[in-house]
Amino acid sequence: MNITLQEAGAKLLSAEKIIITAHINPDGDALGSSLGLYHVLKDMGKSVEVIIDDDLPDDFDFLPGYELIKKPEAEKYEADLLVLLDVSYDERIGRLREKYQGTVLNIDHHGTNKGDVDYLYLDADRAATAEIIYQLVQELKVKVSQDIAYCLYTGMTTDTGHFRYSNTSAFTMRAAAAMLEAGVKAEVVSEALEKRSYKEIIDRAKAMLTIEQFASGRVAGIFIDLPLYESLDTTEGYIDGVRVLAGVDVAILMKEIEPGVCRVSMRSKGVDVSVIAASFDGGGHIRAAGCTIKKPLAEAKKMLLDKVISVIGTEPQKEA
Ligand SMILES: [Mn+2]
Repeated sequence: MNITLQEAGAKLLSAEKIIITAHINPDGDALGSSLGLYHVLKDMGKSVEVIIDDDLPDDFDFLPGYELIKKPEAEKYEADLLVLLDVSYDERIGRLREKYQGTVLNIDHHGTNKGDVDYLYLDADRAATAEIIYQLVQELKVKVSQDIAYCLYTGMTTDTGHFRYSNTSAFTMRAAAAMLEAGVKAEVVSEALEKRSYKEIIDRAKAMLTIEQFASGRVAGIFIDLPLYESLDTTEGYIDGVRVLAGVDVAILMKEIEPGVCRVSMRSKGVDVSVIAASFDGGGHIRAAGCTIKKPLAEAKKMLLDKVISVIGTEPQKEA
């Protein structure tokens, strides 16, 4: 059932033992909102664990509490509440879904969240789940410690493309300002997130060379085959290299992550890419969405492009 922010706050207040989890392939918002809430609940005297069923990107190892995040290796988990952040219960939460049978509170900002869960607080107007956690902090009247602030600021800055995407609101800026007032140094976060190894710079160049344009340049993508994918340490941020191409509405990153399985990310300036992702059982937002297509790269690429081109064909050309 859908609940209010106040009710979500009350659920947290009344629980003593709480497990926090977020989506696999965790990003800055998944990690930032999870660890931010972890520190909030710890400061309230709760017993809290953060469990994420994936390897963590080491770009985020500056986040306070990063080293405490565990994978769900135990046979089963019990708690008063499982808090699921930045994802719906139906997708991408990994093994914890089978290993925990208790009450679930889901807090999310994805408009595609269908909410088949005990309690859902969803606000699709928030740019990041971290923004919602900030609202909860205010609701719970917890002081924003520097640790909380670093975590939530990181969620906000990453989900807004460092305060540049269209989801960046006055609310985002006020929330981020509050994080700076609580002791965040913006350059600590940006330098940690921007730093790249020599190999990563060469890898990115190789991936960018696969760029192709379609539909008179309104669609462009990079298509990373399995051998190239296996040689890469990350594809984080690659899609931004496509998004900035002049004339592009839909930017695509497709990568074959194992034989016959392609993971797709899309960004758009006008087209609703969440509809395209949903047609492949994926999800996301109007301007940022993703899905997995269980086909080899060439086939997955054709299927996706057919869909993208049919969708943009029905929409008027966006004014430059
Ligand atoms: Mn998010």
